Amino acid sequence: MSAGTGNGAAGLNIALSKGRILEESLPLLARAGVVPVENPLQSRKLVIDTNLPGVQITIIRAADVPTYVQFGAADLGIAGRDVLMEYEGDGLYELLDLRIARCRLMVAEPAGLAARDDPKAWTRVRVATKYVNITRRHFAAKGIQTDLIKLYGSMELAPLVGLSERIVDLVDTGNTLKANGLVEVERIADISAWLVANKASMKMKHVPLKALVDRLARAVGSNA
Ligand code: PRT
Ligand code: MG
Repeated sequence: MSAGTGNGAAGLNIALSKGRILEESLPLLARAGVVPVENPLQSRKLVIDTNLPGVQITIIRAADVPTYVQFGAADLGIAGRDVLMEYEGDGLYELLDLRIARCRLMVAEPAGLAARDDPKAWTRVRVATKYVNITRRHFAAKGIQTDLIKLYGSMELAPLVGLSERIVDLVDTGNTLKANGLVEVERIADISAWLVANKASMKMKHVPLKALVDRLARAVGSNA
């Protein structure tokens, strides 16, 4: 399926994920004039109408947002740049940096190791991460081989239990790393949430979609 069928011929469906993205997207959507009729932070509904006729939001797992949008199950989506970089599909447009849910994707390791380590001397590293594609690409570009251990969360635990000394994970305040005796050694990317769109929806629902994107762009600007 490649056509945008997210919400019928005229409607627009926006895929959002619970957690950080939802918490920071709701105020932004509100400034853009889009208000869910039920509070998605409390509701168990997965598809929620909004005050705008034909505009619905769908609540899914963060890592599923690019898939929903690529295959037209949603016309628009809000996803972290980390999720988009890790996703290997190519059927979606990255329209707008929403400048929310900001953090950075970092290589980290135990403070004791960092004190005597030189990242410039690395030729092969063992890394535990949720971001195996990004990590492989990042190190390959520098000619460094990687032994990757795929985890689905709590990467900070890996060095403590001897899975791997190095991890690749998101860092915001740095408190989680610090609490686990880890320090940042290399920045891979600055991260924020982006608005993405299904390619077919961009053509077939151009007028309503563009109107919504313009509202969001103004809302982002007004928050600058
Ligand atoms: O819950 P689910 O498994 O479905 O997905 P998820 O856990 O990825 O969702 P969620 O809501 O936790 O995160 C969604 C998105 O928020 C991520 O994809 C990022 O784009 C963005 N984001 C921004 C963050 C952070 N900041 C962040 N700090 N996501 C996670 N963290 C974690 C990080 O992994 C680490 O464990 O917070 C911890 C570090 O925070 P500090 O402040 O201690 O440095
Ligand atoms: Mg989570």
